[in-house]
Amino acid sequence: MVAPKLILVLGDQLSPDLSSLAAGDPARDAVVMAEVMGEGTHVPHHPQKIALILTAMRKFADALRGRGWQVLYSALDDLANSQTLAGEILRRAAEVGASELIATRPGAWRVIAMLDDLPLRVTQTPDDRFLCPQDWFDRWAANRKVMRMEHFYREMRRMTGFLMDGDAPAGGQWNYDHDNRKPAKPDLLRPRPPRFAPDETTEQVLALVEARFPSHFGHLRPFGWATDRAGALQALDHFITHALPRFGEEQDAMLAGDPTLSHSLLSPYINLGLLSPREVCDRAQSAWAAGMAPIAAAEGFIRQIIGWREFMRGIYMHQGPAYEQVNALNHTRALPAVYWGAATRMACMGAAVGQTQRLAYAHHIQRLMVTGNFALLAGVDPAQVHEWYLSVYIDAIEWVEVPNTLGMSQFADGGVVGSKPYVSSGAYIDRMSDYCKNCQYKVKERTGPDACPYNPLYWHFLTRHRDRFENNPRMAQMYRTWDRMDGAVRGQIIDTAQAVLGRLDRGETV
Ligand code: FAD
Ligand code: DLZ
Ligand code: SF4
Repeated sequence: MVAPKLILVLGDQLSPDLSSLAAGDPARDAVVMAEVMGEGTHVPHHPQKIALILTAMRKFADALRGRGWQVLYSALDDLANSQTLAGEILRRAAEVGASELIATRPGAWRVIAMLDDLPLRVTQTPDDRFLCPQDWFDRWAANRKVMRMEHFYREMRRMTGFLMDGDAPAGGQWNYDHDNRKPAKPDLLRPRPPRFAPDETTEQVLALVEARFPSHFGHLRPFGWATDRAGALQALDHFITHALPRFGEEQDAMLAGDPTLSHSLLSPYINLGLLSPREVCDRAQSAWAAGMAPIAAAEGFIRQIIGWREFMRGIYMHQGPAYEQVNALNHTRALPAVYWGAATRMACMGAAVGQTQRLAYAHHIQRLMVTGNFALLAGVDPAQVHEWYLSVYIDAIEWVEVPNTLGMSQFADGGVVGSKPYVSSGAYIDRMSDYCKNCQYKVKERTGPDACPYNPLYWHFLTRHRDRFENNPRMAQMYRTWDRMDGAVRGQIIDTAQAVLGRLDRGETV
């Protein structure tokens, strides 16, 4: 008799056509899936995120059984559960007499290292759920001095054929961002993203998560995420029909009373494998072709997926495990308590952190220009910022969270992802949101106790990193503005910034 092999399916590998499954044989091999405290606690994941992943794992295991697979499934409360992925793989290998494991390459270097260290013959098959094969990305990256998303994106348009008219971009432009990026107004008629009432499996997992992760930041209930492919497809349908048409113009807007605007909320489903990036883009393209969405919306959405999402994955894998330790700006400040829900006078931070606590969700501009911008201006240790983003968002898996946080948001990679840091004063937030009008700070003030903290911190950031950035052509203008300012005002701005930083360091309300 031929010895069985183990096929590993991780919590973010819930795709029926997964490469490790395709490499196995249901008549001979057994699938291993394991809910483990090790994955649930290596950072304090938001309870909704843990609940989504464990519920979706249970339902996926059932679907595999329905396709004839033997699934060795470890529930979190199984008494024999060793509570680590390595422990469960080895326990199952001993149980069925397997000496070989097939695993689709995980999306975190720490899990890849764990597999490499197992005392089994391990085959890691490529994760072909991405549209860009990693070896293609590595070749693309090797041929250039700097990697820029916009160049990569054009190659991806050609490679995938999305929104192409022969060799030219559909509509004549590669990027329609100048039609996008508008502020938004409250609109009671704006469609709300669908919510899914927990079924019995979900309720069981919710009770388990409540019992096992009581101290993690974030509300577990109400829980409204889809937890299987059928639900994820409903969410996709809803987005394409109701929100895509406004996606582009509202992409960068922020409203205190509307945490999701016209965003898709599809990232957790795509990242866990319940939806494929190709089908999501197909649907957006078809909506445009049928006249249901403007080109600017379809292009903006498809760019996020085949551009940013694929680019981030390529960068994470290309840069290797050391990328997680980068700290090019030598920032060392502790993450302020406001990130974990402490009281704040800042309306924008209160809104972004508050909805993160309630929903495990904030959209891109909130992550980048509110929480990310503040951490960068305040000089927070990027490792702590990374741990926070990995913990609190429903869609956070290392391959996508790390380059977004350390690269795009914190410039901790010194310019691998972006050519300049995403920093701004309060003026940007004021232009793109309605937060400032109900804030205890004054967005137009740069000095004194009522000054919007982004304003003095912005200048503090620029001056403390002058050597690095003053010759960057995209930033030179800001240094000229600073140099033209009255010397006394400059002094007051820096004093105000120091006062804000002092309050952060003493754990006082900011
Ligand atoms: P939409 O605005 O509807 O966008 C459509 C889709 O495009 C998303 O579902 C997502 O799959 C993709 N997308 C958009 N922007 C990006 C991006 N920059 N990188 C990768 N994919 C993108 N995204 C994650 O999926 N996981 C993360 O852990 C994550 N961490 C982030 C951390 C920081 C500091 C920042 C600035 C961004 C991060 N992002 C992350 C990117 C982005 O914020 C989320 O993908 C997006 O907010 C998800 O919400 P949505 O599905 O409503 O997106
Ligand atoms: C994020 C997560 C959590 C919270 N729990 C589990 C789990 O119990 N079992 C599992 O297989 N995967 C889990 N995951 C997802 C993994 O952390 C993810 O597969 C790695 O980050 C690698 O991409
Ligand atoms: Fe945020 Fe400043 Fe506006 Fe207040 S004034 S909401 S702190 S940007």
